[in-house]
Amino acid sequence: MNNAQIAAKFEMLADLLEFQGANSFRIRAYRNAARTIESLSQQISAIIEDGSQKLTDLEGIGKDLAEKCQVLVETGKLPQLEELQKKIPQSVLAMLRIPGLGPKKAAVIYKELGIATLDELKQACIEERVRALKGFGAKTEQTILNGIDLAATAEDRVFWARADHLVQRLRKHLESVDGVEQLSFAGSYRRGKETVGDIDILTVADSPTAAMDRLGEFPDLDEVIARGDTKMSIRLVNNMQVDLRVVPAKSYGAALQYFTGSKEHNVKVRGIAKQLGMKINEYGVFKIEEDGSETYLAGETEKDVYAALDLPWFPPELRENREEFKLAETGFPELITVEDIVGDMHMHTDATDGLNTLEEMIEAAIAKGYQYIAITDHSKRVSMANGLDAERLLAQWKEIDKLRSKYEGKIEVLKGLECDILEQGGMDLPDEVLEQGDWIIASVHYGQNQPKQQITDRIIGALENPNIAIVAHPTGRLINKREAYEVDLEAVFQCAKENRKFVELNANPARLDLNDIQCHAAKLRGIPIGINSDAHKIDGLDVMRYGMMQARRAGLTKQDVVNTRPWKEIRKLLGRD
Ligand code: DGT
Ligand code: CA
Ligand code: CA
Ligand code: ZN
Repeated sequence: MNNAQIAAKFEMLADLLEFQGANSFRIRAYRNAARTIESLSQQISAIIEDGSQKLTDLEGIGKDLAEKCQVLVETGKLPQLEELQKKIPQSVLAMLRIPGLGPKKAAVIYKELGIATLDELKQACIEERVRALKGFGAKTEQTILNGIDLAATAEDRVFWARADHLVQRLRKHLESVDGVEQLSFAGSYRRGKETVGDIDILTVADSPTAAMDRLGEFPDLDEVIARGDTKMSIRLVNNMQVDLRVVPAKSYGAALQYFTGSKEHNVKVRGIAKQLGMKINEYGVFKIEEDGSETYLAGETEKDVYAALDLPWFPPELRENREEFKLAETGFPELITVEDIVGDMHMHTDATDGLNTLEEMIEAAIAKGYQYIAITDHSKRVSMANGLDAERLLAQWKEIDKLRSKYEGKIEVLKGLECDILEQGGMDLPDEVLEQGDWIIASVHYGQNQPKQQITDRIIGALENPNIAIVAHPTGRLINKREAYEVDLEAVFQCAKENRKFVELNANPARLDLNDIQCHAAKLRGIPIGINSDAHKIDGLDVMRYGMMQARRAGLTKQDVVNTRPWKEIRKLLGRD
């Protein structure tokens, strides 16, 4: 049993325990362990076999988990998991993804109505059978109905970051096949979409059989769904599908273009070809002759393919049939890259809910080569995160003042705060305190169910406060988990523009908030966008590159982004100098 398979077992165990309403610490322990194991460079089985290292030395692996790993490696099974799986069908777990439907209510639905799938549940809601259950009601039924689509998507799509992790491993795995000349990952992954449905691989190989055999040996394989002469689909233990296509070299560019998509982009491209008396498909671009026969014009590279249609090569992130065909005429913007980022302006320390100390975060940021960072712990309203009151905040800022001389010439550390916007409006800490900081972020964490006008007013109130520089994760959505709160973004943008304030693109792969379309709208209004990690530990700083994908999809350039500039310039943008 390999690491991916062990991790999948622990995830499954956590899901089933959650459905049973087990202790949340235990559930989290299994989930953390799954994540640790998945990202280990060494196989658990190898660690056990060679005996030089103890499993319990691994982060998040205690005695109980180490024993379970041992059992899994030896037998491939986990008795506790098998027991649970006998009692609970796997399909009911999808219900847990419905926002507002906890494990207890899900269990009632399963037991009382015998409902085991999202489709059945939707039907039951429409027929008003759910509201009749004890402890439910019309309102709960409506909440469930509203959340079913989100839950259904969450079943089918993973975060881009997760897909990327798999892609890196698939690449390594397939590169080693003799005679593989080209290898690309197409589809929504290549377009940098925030979630990915399945992974599309294209390759040119001397022997399609050898390439497909090798894919069949991928450690995370669950089953081979289909296999033909040049095409193969597999399912992985995490339920994700991977499609492999082996294509001839002269069609490689055409196939890459076709399978990168999006469908909408391709429909448009096909229309353009038709107008030119040509035809485009996954094999190439062809000229339709007068006698109806076809002559191959291009197909080897994507650039050739587009050029044959008198089009420039399109950055994959823009291929959504939004405005890329208009841009093709005037020239594409020079899309931002992670190298353009010179600072990170949203991160937490162990003073609140972060894992690392202030100095550890600073050192990590220096290692990344940043010019500056802002330390932005939570304010006191976020009591769950041990948010800072005025006294603790001022003490932290004093500490930063002291550290400034130590780190002079290496990095500039800004005195920041992620200040909550209170439910009734207004900031969580008084202006006399906020005005002593360099960089105050405003966030909505509470009262997310308020009516649109109320939430909008709260955010606008914050942006009108001269001490606030930016609103973080402006819509509050959590991908696959929670819809955005109701907010009038147009009004927020208007206010930001008038007050020379910024909006955030939070780079956490679970947030990516603002999303691509919203970032684009902010850009059009000339509002600078801050792309920040919201790191809660030193590794958390690395999520910046996920924010880049979303930013590129939004068409952002270096000039559109706050933290591509020196801190002094940012102050000027805010009208502070
Ligand atoms: P996903 O996997 O749901 O995240 O999204 P994609 O975009 O990766 O879609 P997928 O995997 O179904 O197909 C990959 C690309 O192949 C898609 O973006 C465009 C192309 N493609 C697939 N099927 C069709 C089709 O029926 N018509 C056209 N025009 N293109 C297609
Ligand atoms: Ca795909
Ligand atoms: Ca596919
Ligand atoms: Zn934060």
